[in-house]
Amino acid sequence: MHTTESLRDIPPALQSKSLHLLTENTPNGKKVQILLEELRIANQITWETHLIDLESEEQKKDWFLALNPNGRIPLLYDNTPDLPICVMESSAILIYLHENFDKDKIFGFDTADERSQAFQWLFFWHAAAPIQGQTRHFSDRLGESFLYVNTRLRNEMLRIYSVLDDHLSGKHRYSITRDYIAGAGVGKYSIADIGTWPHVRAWRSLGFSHDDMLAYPHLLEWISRVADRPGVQIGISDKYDSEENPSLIVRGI
Ligand SMILES: N[C@@H](CCC(=O)N[C@@H](CS)C(=O)NCC(=O)O)C(=O)O
Repeated sequence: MHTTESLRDIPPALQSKSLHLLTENTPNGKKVQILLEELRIANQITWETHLIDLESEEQKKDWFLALNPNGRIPLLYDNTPDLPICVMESSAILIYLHENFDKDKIFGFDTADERSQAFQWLFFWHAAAPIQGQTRHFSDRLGESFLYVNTRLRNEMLRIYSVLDDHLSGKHRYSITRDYIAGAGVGKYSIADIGTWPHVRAWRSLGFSHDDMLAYPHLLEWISRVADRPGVQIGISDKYDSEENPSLIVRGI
């Protein structure tokens, strides 16, 4: 447990008794930014945003590691209880925000089945995200020695896209084309979509062409459907860009 004593070195900006998001405008950051913006539009939440300069490795400094031992963003620092609560891992942050601030369960579900569906798909993507990260990392390493790695990672990403596309198409179950990943019928926009979308929308950055993606029409439609939401557009906007908002950058003391 974090005691007040162990957190004494945190930057003054985090010491106010509010909810603090530490982020940068990357896919993992964006998913939390989106849920916060969606909750703000629904009048459920207020918070303070702090941008972390990943290039100067602020996330590896002692003060940050005391809050998130993994040294990565996003990080939620809930300083509203008597003893602050630190939440690392983007999917765990989505669940925390949903459970504690989404009082009307707008972005989740009431029934055990649907609630579990949302968690299943949230975890599905949480396991897929590092594969996407590696695919991206190796996508511009073109030497022959990378051929095997590139082929393996690209094929695995395409398999993951096909799992999502088949699910949205209703091919294996339900026989109904879904609008969203979790929930009964056509589904309901939820933390499962929010946790998945910022990564999947970035397929171009992995070197895939539009022709490659034509095999996943339901996935492409879902990407556009989610992209149309105002909360999504604000959540991925320059509001979270440290070059645009240098005053939001937080550093240790
Ligand atoms: N599994 C973590 C991954 C977080 C992650 O990889 N964050 C990246 C940005 S998207 C980061 O902080 N990179 C900087 C670093 O690794 O030092 C999560 O879901 O939150």
